Amino acid sequence: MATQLKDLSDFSHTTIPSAEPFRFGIVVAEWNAKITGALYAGAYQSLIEHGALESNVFTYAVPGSFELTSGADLLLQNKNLDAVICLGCVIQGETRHFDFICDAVAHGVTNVSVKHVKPVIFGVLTTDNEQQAMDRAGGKHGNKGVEAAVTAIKMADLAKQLQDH
Ligand code: RBF
Repeated sequence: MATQLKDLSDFSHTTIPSAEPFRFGIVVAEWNAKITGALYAGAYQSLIEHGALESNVFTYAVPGSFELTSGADLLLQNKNLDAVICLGCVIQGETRHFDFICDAVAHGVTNVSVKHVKPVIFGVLTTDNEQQAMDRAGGKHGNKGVEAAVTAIKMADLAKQLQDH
């Protein structure tokens, strides 16, 4: 085990750092807008609650989840951001589109993150039906937009810690 982790008394994996120093991009897919709107509300509110300045949160819409990758790429090319949150909802249909879109976004988000060396957060619901999506967008399973925002804050903070030392 790494030496710095021997004494865990000061270490809490549940601590959420302040979002105040960071600039965030949020890319939201318009497909399944009721769901992605709820994910967005959760993510935005969470960033603000954890200290992000409204003027440091940059939101853009893209047509569908497939476009989240290029949306995140464009944001990182054109704005000086510490993290980008991608929000979408892909619902299983009768064709194989679901698999192609989910695969493309998951790989796309990873590639954009590696390309820019910045956290790009995968806040995309991939569900069998609309009810499962609603349950995860402010329903009985919470709001995955909130989790995406907390992940963005934690990753931006990790990057800062590593830069500072
Ligand atoms: N985009 C989503 O964000 N969620 C979906 O559930 C979704 N389903 C789609 C199903 C079909 C048959 C097609 C053609 C597109 C779908 N899209 C969906 C849109 C997709 O992400 C993208 O915007 C378009 O394929 C244009 O590149």
